[in-house]
Amino acid sequence: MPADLPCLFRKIDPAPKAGIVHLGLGAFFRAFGALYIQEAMARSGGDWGIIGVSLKSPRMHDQLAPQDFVYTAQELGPDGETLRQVESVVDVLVAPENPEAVLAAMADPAIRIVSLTVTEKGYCHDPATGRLNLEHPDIRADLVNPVPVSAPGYLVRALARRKAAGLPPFTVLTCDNLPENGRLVRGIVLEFAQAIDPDLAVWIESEGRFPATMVDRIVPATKPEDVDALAAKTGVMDAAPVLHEPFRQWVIEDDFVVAYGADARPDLGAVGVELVANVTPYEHMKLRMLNGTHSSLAYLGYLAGHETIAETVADPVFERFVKALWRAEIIPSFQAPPGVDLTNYADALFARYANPGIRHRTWQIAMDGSQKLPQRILGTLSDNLAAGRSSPGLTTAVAAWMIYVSGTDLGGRPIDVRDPLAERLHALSEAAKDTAGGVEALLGVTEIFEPGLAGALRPGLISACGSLRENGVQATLEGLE
Ligand code: CS2
Repeated sequence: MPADLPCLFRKIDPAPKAGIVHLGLGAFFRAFGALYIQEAMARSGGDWGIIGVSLKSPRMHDQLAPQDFVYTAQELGPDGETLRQVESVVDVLVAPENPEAVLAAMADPAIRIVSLTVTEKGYCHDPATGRLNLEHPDIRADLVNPVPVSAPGYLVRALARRKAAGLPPFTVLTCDNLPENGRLVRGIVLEFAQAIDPDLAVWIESEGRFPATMVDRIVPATKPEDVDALAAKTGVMDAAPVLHEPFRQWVIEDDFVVAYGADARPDLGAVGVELVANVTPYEHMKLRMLNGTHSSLAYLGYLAGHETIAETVADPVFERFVKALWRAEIIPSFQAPPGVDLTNYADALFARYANPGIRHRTWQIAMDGSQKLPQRILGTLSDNLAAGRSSPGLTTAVAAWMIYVSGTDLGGRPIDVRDPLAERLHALSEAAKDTAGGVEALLGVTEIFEPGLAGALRPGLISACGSLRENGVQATLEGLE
């Protein structure tokens, strides 16, 4: 990497004052929320600078601190690119290095929102039931230790400080791809608070706000070669650029902490955020149509030897497969949001997947499947069963996930499976004596599969796994047509 290049610097000086703490400052939020918030401040003012928090690694801090937390957003469209400098992040804290600084920032009266992108597993809940997992090692530790390690621990301990100081709570704005994410996080926070201080739970229940959100922008992880290519292009060194597609959509339930009145949030409506009364139909649409097919393409595409989503959908058998999934299995399973034509939405999704500028690895999307399958695919399968509709394509996608988490691909090569349940899923697959036994064992993981659904899926999964193993991915998908 060329080290002698000049660094990025802040053009807006001084930096905006902080109004938001964001837990889990990864590429997605930096290419999404941070941009919207920057635009809202430019348009309507307000002190909405973002203090990012990394709950695990110091990497983001170490990359951004030397460049004053300023970075480049590189938008990659099918016909070209644009570069923007993002200046809404004003500091990054590393929680394990200084948990007190994180709690102090979250309890600061100037902070009115704590937003989160900590991924599905960061909420330490049971994906099948949505309840806080009291046996999770981080939660067990956080329930007794006032210095937290988990996101729920930070939220509750910081809310306790605000209550003790006579301050209103902050609005908790979750931006993760979870079903009814606001309600889910509210339930997790209340369960945690109840366990340490029932009065705190009562206060959070009445004063706290947890608006649900639907977030959408495809942002692959930044790779070292992306950093080098950008530096070569601009002549400026940016250690942490983000690369993203042009499309974006943010739908938020307009339900922020009442005590702050008009100052409870940035003027997001002025910059294209949809503020609505009910996010659920948007969230169903996005989780089922985008994330559901993303995961399906990730497992099947990976097993077929495709490195990226764009490469996968360029393969005609996959193009037909994903279009049939939308038409026959996903669109009929839920109510469209008001005024949205789901066929147009599916066409737009296909074009987004095909964008050659976005190199989104199937392996990246395949991560953490145990936390993703329920809201992305299993809900659709269960609704289809109830309606008497068959779901051969989604069943094949779940079968591909089963093969993927066994840790060995169809050619006998090892797979680097990243999942909080990876070891257990691997052990279950290893212990099974045949395909049917493997399916049976994985269906028994009740954090993922409800027993009723597991029983109904069993025969289809056994035959889909058998076909993938015997005939390969291409022939199996052709067989579905
Ligand atoms: C992807 C999402 O990695 C994944 O699991 O499906 O990150 C997806 O790119 C975003 O939700 C798009 O909004």
